Amino acid sequence: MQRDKFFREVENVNHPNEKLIKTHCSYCGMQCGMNLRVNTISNKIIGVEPRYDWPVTVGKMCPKGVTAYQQTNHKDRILKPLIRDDSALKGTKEGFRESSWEEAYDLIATKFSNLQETYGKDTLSVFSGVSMTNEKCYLTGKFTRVALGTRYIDYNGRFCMSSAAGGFLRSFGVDRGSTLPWTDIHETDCLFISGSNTAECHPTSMFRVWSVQERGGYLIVADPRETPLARRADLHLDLKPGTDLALANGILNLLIENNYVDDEFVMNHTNGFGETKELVKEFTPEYTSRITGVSKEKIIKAAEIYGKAPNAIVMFARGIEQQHKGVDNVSGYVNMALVTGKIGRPKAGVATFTGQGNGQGGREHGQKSDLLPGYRKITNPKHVEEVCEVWGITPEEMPEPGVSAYEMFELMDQKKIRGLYLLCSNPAVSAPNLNFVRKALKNLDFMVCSDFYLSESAEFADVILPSVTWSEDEGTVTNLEGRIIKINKAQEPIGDSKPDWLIQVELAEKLGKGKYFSHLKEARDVADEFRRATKGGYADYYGATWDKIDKQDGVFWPCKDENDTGTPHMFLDKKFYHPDGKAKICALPYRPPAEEPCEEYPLRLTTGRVVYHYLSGNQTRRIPFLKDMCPEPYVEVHPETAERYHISHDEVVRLFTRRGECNYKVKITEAIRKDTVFVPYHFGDYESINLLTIAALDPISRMPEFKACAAQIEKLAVGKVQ
Ligand SMILES: Nc1nc2c(c(=O)[nH]1)N[C@H]1C(S)=C(S)[C@@H](COP(=O)(O)OP(=O)(O)OC[C@H]3O[C@@H](n4cnc5c(=O)[nH]c(N)nc54)[C@H](O)[C@@H]3O)O[C@H]1N2
Ligand SMILES: Nc1nc2c(c(=O)[nH]1)N[C@H]1C(S)=C(S)[C@@H](COP(=O)(O)OP(=O)(O)OC[C@H]3O[C@@H](n4cnc5c(=O)[nH]c(N)nc54)[C@H](O)[C@@H]3O)O[C@H]1N2
Ligand code: SF4
Ligand SMILES: [Mo]
Repeated sequence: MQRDKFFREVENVNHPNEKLIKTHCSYCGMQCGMNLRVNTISNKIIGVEPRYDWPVTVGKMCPKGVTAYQQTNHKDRILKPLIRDDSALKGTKEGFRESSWEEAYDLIATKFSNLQETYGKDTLSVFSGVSMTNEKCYLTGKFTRVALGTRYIDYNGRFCMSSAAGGFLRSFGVDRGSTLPWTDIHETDCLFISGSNTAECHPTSMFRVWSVQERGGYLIVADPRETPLARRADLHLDLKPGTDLALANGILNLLIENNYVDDEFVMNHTNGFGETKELVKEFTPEYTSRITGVSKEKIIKAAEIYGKAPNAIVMFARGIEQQHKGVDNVSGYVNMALVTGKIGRPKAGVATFTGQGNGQGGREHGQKSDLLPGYRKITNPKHVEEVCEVWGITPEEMPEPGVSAYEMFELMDQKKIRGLYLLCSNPAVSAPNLNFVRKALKNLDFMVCSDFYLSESAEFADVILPSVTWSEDEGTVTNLEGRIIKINKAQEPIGDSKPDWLIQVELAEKLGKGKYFSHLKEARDVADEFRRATKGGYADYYGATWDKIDKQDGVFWPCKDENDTGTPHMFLDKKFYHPDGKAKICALPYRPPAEEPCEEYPLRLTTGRVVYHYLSGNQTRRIPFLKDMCPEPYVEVHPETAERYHISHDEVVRLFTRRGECNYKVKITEAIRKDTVFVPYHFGDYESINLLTIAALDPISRMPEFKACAAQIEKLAVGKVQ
């Protein structure tokens, strides 16, 4: 407390010629509170200070957060639209020249219109991302359906949050990533965390995790690697990648057998218990141990700790979700909370560590192929009518649902999609099975990319539009709690760059659809229309005005009107969002990963993150400190495995799967299973691990299985990177 007070005083020192702009970090779903320092003479951002008055992160930030401000005035910023005159150079950085916005817009409008005249409306597609504000995400959905009139839109959340969304929808009938505010976490008695490298990926959650243990509570962690979180755990369940559903079923079976069931809750507020109870009987500790590789003693202990804890929170992240049974894994772990009734009250519940800054809000308002604002369904005529009224179009004009992110690349490959407007994503690094995806991008007749740096994906574009960084515009973001917060503008856009919403408004005019967009003159205008468009949907933001967000330290949705202060805790009234008001306990048969190890590919490859880089790395690989701390990818190998392959630390080896190969330096570590190797995915070109990953999609969420495929290592004759 003393320490916080000291820093608060330091923070408030008035530096000469400087003002502080209250905002949040540009990167992950934690959305740590920060003040951007702006020089009042140059009007440029010059630094950052943490915000001690932000209740979620209380002055904490990670290495990415403290350097995030260096993005804005970075030398690599694209300052003018770029047009590629020589399409033979697609897939390289060459062949671009600067142009005016007029010229770029005219070219895009002509090419897009010509393609649609020849091949039909649906020949165009939009691929977007959720580092954008809610307002931009909303407008991207509207721009696609109204200005372009195509059905094909999807976004990078398909690779990120779609399995969590699918699991929550099935279990609860609603998809808000956390049933409770983060300020509850440190007060619970048991945290059960699976498939989350919390200390590296949501580092500013860690003080709450430690606090649980310091208060005498327990931390159980399921992860194939001994991550910094797992190292600290009371119990580390070191499972084989891709076997979570067996673990969840095994624990559920023990919770039922050992009478940890909340009978009243199960009877009155859930469906599906009987069937699930029967199904999980098979998952004895012995059987579960055989599938997962976790000892049966540990499985028994985990069930006992979770079962006995008065309050507990089940948490998970991409480790369980990026599998071709990600949705089942989510519902499998949610079952634990439902059967024991540890949900729908403070300090007990379920949460996923939402990934991207606006991973929650960005998935609710129409960037997903089948969704419209407010989490409405494009297949529901009533929902379509409600949105049409706000947009001023007829239901007949609303396109049909499209397909998922990876499936759009399949359509590009088949020439069923010939045009692409890509914004806020770098799929040439982050999509699975990259040899195929890069080929599909090259196969496009015309591609537009909006970004503030020239990404690996922009290299495939015919026109690049310079967008702004998060600090040059304003709007709202929904953090991993479901709390709507405000991002504030600290600096004017540099060069000729423009925010994506303005690009869309201006482009709509060129496409002859100006009347649906021309009233949007400022970010606030988009915000007002956006709130109206969500009204009445279950992700209702109507009451979350910018004023209220400021006064209340954010607003948790749903927030229906002026008098509603929002909903920090979900299900306090034990009402779930299925029509009968009950939650669903799901009976989920186990199935193995899509690709199991075999003689030819005996290792399990899993992929993920390091603390110093963000996603495809297009932003963080340019920041000197972050680049210095983690300059290149590597493959983590267990010492015994390394010995078997006769490879040593720092030696370069060939790692390969059925889809591709890469050369990586070996990092020998006891923190990984002997049958598993791990590679971080933040690197481009021939260093991308996604050249090797598999595009096996979950049947419900259409999420690719980034977390498990079969691989092999080969010692190189000469240990050099190619
Ligand atoms: N530093 C940093 N932080 C980030 C990001 C970043 O790029 N860098 N990205 C943000 C985004 S968008 C996201 S989605 C989140 C991701 O946050 P996390 O999901 O925490 O990160 P990952 O590294 O993808 O994977 C998490 C863990 O899953 C484990 N794992 C692998 N396979 C399995 C399995 O089969 N079962 C289980 N139980 N665990 C498994 C891995 O060993 C890893 O420790 O992080 C956010 N925060
Ligand atoms: N192997 C493997 N692959 C994975 C994962 C994994 O764990 N393993 N994780 C997956 C996950 S969880 C995710 S979230 C995806 C993310 O993958 P991507 O969507 O590729 O993520 P980013 O690197 O954030 O790409 C965002 C791009 O948009 C730009 N950008 C940022 N903000 C804005 C903006 O406001 N407007 C515009 N126009 N551009 C902007 C950035 O410079 C960057 O080039 O990767 C997935 N891929
Ligand atoms: S934890 Fe996430 S939001 Fe916080 S500073 Fe780091 S990257 Fe930014
Ligand atoms: Mo993500």
